[in-house]
This record gives sequence, structure tokens and C-alpha cells, in this order.
Amino acid sequence: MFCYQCQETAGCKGCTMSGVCGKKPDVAAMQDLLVYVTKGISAVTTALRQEGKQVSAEINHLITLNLFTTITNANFDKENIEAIIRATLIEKDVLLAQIADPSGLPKAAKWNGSGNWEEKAATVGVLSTENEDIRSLRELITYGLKGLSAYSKHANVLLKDDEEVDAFLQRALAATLDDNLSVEELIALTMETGKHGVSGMALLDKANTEAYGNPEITKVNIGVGTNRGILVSGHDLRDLEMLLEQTQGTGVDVYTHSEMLPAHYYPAFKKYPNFIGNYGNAWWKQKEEFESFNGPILMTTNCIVPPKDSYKDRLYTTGAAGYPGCTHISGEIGEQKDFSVIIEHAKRCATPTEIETGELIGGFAHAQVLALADQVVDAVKSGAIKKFVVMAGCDGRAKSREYYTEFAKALPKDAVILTAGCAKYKYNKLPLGDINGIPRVLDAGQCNDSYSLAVIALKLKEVFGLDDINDLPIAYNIAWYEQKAVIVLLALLYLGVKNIHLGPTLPAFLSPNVAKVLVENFGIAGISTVEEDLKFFF
Ligand code: SF4
Ligand code: SF3
Repeated sequence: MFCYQCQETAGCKGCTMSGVCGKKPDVAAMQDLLVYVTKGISAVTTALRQEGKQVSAEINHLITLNLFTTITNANFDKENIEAIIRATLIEKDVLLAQIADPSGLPKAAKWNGSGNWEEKAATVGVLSTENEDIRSLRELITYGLKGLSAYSKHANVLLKDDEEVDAFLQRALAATLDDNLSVEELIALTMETGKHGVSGMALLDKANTEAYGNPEITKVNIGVGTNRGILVSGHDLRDLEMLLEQTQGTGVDVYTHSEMLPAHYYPAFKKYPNFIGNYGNAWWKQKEEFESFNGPILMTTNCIVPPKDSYKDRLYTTGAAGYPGCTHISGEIGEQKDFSVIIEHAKRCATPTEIETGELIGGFAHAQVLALADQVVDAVKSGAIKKFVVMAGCDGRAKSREYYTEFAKALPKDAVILTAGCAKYKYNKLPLGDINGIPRVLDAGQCNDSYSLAVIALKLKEVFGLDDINDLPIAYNIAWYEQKAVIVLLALLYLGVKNIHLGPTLPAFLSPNVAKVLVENFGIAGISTVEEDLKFFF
């Protein structure tokens, strides 16, 4: 196997024996093959569009779900991945037959599933591209598209689609098979990926806010109640909504975990009396926290840590998530999922063991911050707030990430952290206080809500009458782990944000030449020590 798509890749180079995430070589091989057939079907849909033919929303959804399935920590279930490959090949053959002239299509578009799949997978993985710069750009684009598909899927389940984003996603995916594209053309495609990343996040923002209202300042309980409970993790708000509906009157409470915390900020979820609070921290602490939660856990997306036997029977998956031996709750877009088995399971379990008490405050997405704009602008003008530091992104288990806790603690008292994603757990429980009533950690929401931070920055640029977003008193010190952070990064680059620091390590998939392009054109840098970086930013 060879996989280097996430920040925790072995030795900062690549996982070759087994994934640090727990992904085994046989699963890695089927994920490689799934990416290959998804690129193949994307070449077919792109050719169909070029011939002026329509591609159905169902096919767009299949492609985004396929890519989402291969995101770090989403799906470890080999049989499930094989079934998805088979289904994709069937759909692809139907589409292929509609192409007037298939002669220009790549091999991936024509592969019909014949031969041994393990052997085939070994020839189509990351290392099948020999030139390291081309490989680096192809993977950078593919990972960005994986992040984009995750966000598209969350919008799709709320019945929102953007055909332009889907058409681009498929065209760009197909382009990663094209041996005629130069490094320059692939760099241009990388930037275009960022552009569509902005559109994809805007679509999801619209889907979420139209369905559930605009996030608003909210205090979230981090203790526990006295009833039995279900813990929901991942990013899918529609799944949470269905579970909340189905648990009404059952005596079973619902808690969020990790990236589901921001659900509490939406007005629509506040009407459920059994929606108690947030339990635990970021994804990587789940082995201890799922154990002590005592009740069933629903993983709606990544990040799954291979479960301990002690709670494996309590772990359920749905959507793109999967783990062998754990029950998967099915349900297509627009369908009601049936969570009764989880609710019944909860009734047989002990109540959650309390691991913390107190409250977290969040809900600072764009509408809420813009509602406070006068207060924020005054604080900046009076000098009470000297700088905002965007510390959005992912958390992870690497010890080097303690840097972010130390960085948050060491920030000057007139600096405010803007955050989104599970990166927040590195500092959202510190007593950082407030500035004239404005908390020093403003949590916009999930990683996709980094879009909100961009909207806020663009609004501030307008209010202060600046020509360049980089003239704002905003620094970017972003933590990344998986591929959703890649699309967030590409989106920020597309919006013209410069001097982003990215850590705790730079992606292994950036070749020295590609890294040089990012450094020279965008001032991207890794992190160093807290002291050095504070000197740089302040
Ligand atoms: Fe390794 Fe990350 Fe790939 Fe898992 S997702 S195999 S940890 S690079
Ligand atoms: Fe976290 Fe997995 Fe990325 Fe959505 S839950 S930010 S790592």
C-alpha cells in the first residue's frame, strides 16, 4: 500500500505497511481502486457533458459519495467498498454506451472490472504517476476534491445541488488521468479547485442555514444528564435531525461529539428537549470517550478510530462511514433513515459517565458576527482588538499539536482566535476570557464553516475600505489533518489569502517543487516554535 493523504502519514512520507489511522493494506487497495473507477466514471460524465448530454443528479451523488468514502477515517469496510466499486462499474457502463465517440477516453473509463482486483489496485495507486511533481499536483487536486465532495454530500442530503460544482469536480477528477497536462496546467486546475471549493462551501452554508437557521451565540453543556443517551459524531446535520426526531418521547437523550458540537448553535435543534450537550473532545480521543459514554454511538462521517472490542457493538455507521462488524444504517438522499435499532440499544445501556462539567460558547458564524459588526469594528478601531488569528482546521493525536494549545495561551491578550473544525478542541476549554464582551475564541462551527471566516474577512475588508484582504489585521495559523482541510486551504488561496502557516507538518504529498510554488506565490509556511511564530505574526 501507499497512502500519504493525511497529516499523520508514517514518517511524514507515506504509510506503506499499514495506515497510522488503522487502514489495512487490503482496504487501502480497494480505496485506490474506488478512486480509479470514480475517475473513470468522471471521464465518462465529462465526455457526455461535452457532447451536450445531461448527467443525472443520482450520478453526481454517486461520484461525490465515492470520493467521500475514501477520506481519512471514514470507511474501513472492504466489502462495502467493493460493493460500491461494483455499483459504479454498472452505472459507468450504462453511461459509456451513450457516448458517441469513446476513442479519447482514458483506460480508467474503459476498465470493466475484469481480472484480479488486488492486482489491478496495485497498478493504479498514487505511485502509478512517476513524475513526482505531476503526482504531487494530481494528489493535491484529488484530495481537495475529496474534501469538496464531503461538503457537497452534506448539501445534497438537504436537497441542495450545484451542477456547476459537480461538473467541475468530475472534469478535474478526470483531468488527473490526463498525461498531456503540464505542471502549469495542473497548478491552474489546483486554483480552480479552490474556486469551486468556495462555491461548495457556500452551497453547504446555504443548505444548513435554510434548513436550520443561522448559528447564533449558544452556551453548550459539556456535562451529562440522568437519562440514557446516544452520542452522534461526524458532520452530517441531516442525520442528527432524523435521530432527534425519532428519539422524541423515548426517554433517550442525544449528545454531540467532536465535529457535531456546532449543531447546538443552530436554532432549529434547540427545540428538542433531549438534545443535552456535547460529550468529549476531538475525534482522536474517542477510544476513552466512547468507552465512558456507555451508550451507542452513531458515526455519520469521519473520523472513526478503529474501535476497541469493549464498545465495538455500540458503534453504528451511516452515510459514507463504515467499519467492518459495526451495524450500518442505510438510507438514500431524501429517505428517512430508521434509527430505531440504535434507540433500542440505548435503552439497554448505562447512562453516560460524566467526564467534564461546564459550558462551551460558540455560534460565531458569519450572520452572528455580522450582527455584532459594530461592536467588533469599534473594538478594532479603539485598539482593544489588535489582531484576529484564524486557527481553524483539524485536530489530531500527534504530540506536536500541543503547539496549538501553547500558541493560544501565549497570544497577546488583545488577540482573538477565529476557529472552525475540530482544531478548536486544542484551546476551546482554556480560560482565555473576552475583550469588551467578545469571547477570545470565536467558534464559527464545523470545518466547512471556515467559509464563514472567509465571509467575515471579506466583510471586514469592505467595512475598513481595504483593497486587499491581506491588509486586514488577520493572521492564519491553520492545523490540518485530513482532506477537508485541503479544500479549505485551496479555497483560502483562491480568495487571495497569503502567508498561511500550516501545521503541525506540511503535507507529505507536496513535492519540493510544488511546495516552492506555494511558498513563492502565497507565502505558505510550516510552523516553528510558538515564540518564533508569535514574532512573525505580531
Ligand atoms: Fe496513512 Fe493517513 Fe493514509 Fe491513513 S489516511 S493510511 S494514516 S496517510
Ligand atoms: Fe476533524 Fe476528522 Fe478534520 Fe471536520 S473530525 S475537522 S479531522
